This record gives sequence, C-alpha cells and structure tokens, in this order.
Amino acid sequence: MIDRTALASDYKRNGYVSHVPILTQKETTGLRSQLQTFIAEHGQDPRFHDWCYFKSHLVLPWIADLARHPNVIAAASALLGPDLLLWNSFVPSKAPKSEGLFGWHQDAAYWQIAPLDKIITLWLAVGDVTPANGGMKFIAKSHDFGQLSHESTFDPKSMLRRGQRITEPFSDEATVDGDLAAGEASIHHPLMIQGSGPNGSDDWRYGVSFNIVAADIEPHPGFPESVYYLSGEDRNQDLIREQSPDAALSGAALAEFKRAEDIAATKYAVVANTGSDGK
Ligand SMILES: O=C(O)CCC(=O)C(=O)O
Repeated sequence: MIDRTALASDYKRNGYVSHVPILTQKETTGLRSQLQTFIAEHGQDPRFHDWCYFKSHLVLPWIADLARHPNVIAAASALLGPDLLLWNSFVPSKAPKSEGLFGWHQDAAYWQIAPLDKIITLWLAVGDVTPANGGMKFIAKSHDFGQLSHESTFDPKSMLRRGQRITEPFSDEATVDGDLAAGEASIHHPLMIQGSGPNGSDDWRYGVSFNIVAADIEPHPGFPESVYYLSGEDRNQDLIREQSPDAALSGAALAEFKRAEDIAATKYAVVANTGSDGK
C-alpha cells in the first residue's frame, strides 16, 4: 500500500524515495521471466541496445502495460498530479560480473524539457538490487545543489550514451545505497546526483526505469518530444502522441519506434548544433 502523503514529503525533502511497493511477488516473477525471454531471444540483435535504452514501451507491450500499473500511477500521481504521460522507458539490465556502470550524473543535464518539478524517474527492481549487483546510489538532498556541469567521457564502461559525468566537485558524504527488494521502486528528481557501479555478483541485475511527466510539461522551443498517454486528462497538444505496440517487436511497433527515433534525432541534431548534451 502506497502512503501518498509520506511519499510526497520524503521526495520533497530528500529528492528521492525508496522502497515504494509496486509489484506483488507473482507480478515480479512474471515480469522477470518476460525480461529474461526478451534478453535470451534478442540479446544478440544489433538493435537490442536501442530497444533497451530508448522508449522500450513502444516495442514491448508488457513495458507499456507496466507503466500503467495502478501502483505506478498511484506513486507518480502523488508527486505530479493525476494527468500523466510517459516520456521515456528503459531496461537497464546488468549481466553477472559485468563492468557496465553509470557515473555520477544528474539526468536534467541532458534534458530539454521543463519544469523539472514535473518530471520523475521511477526505477523498478525486477529482482533484488544491492550495491554488490550494481544498484543505484544517490546523494541525498542533491536536488537542491542546482545544475552541475557535466562532460562526455565516452568511457566504454559507461552505460550512458556519451559516458557523461559530473565535472564539478560536490560532497558525497550523504551517499545512500538504493537497495531495493524485487517489486519495489525508487523515485528520483531530475537534479538528483545518482550513479551505479558494475555488477560484481553472479546474478543478473534486472530493472525497468520510467521517466514520467505531468501533462503540462513544456518542451524547450525547437526540441520536439513524443510521449505515451498514461492517465488523467490528455491535454497538452505541444507533445506528439505515441501509439501502443500491438505485439512485441511487430512491424507496426518497430515503425512507431522508428518514428520516435526520428523525432529524437531532430532533437539531437539541435543539441549537436547548440553544443548542449543529449542523454
Ligand atoms: O540503472 C542504473 O543503474 C542507473 C540508471 C540511471 O542512472 C538513470 O535512471 O538515470
């Protein structure tokens, strides 16, 4: 049961919340098996990485359904109000004994959308997550530090598109490990300093991450954005609407994914021309 009042006050104070109960054990087991099948069947496909790190809900119906799970909506609406859109989803799995990591970063450094108080990231654990298997770390209250500068390192171990990391000094005294039990989620603010290390364990680290926005979010002028309807009143005509996938990786789903990629490519072309950084 989600305590919406406590969730909202903890999030406001710390910039993140943890141990938000989302899925039952049975639901988590079912989701994990879908994820395992997806990895087993498509892990070697040259497009696998794209499907995992950009709008996975457009190619995998079970990710689109998960975004509309009543507990995802309850948690997100406690922070953003009832009218919700899904801006992005991804599936950041880490294989056993793998080196992939996320350096310290703030998501907002790469986003051309505002205001930041109308965006959350809900990261759902699809198995137990600990520091040993590459779970996320946060710097508590760092959403109050403001936007810090980042650089692109292109570190091959980084799971961020350009290996971005923060370049300015900041205090990491308030680092907290975001361990989660399977079926629980953490939720963080776009200015939260976060990262995660490699998976040194013998098991996979499975997770699904959603960037959920309030319907009155505004893309920066010249930066088109597409979104997937989640709940409440669908009232923002400045955002391009995305269609639900009819089946996993179907022709129609792949065409919709390509359409969203083309919209994002327009955005990244603007980013390249302005020198700011895209995730
Ligand atoms: O999955 C992870 O370990 C980190 C994800 C992350 O950094 C993000 O959601 O921005």
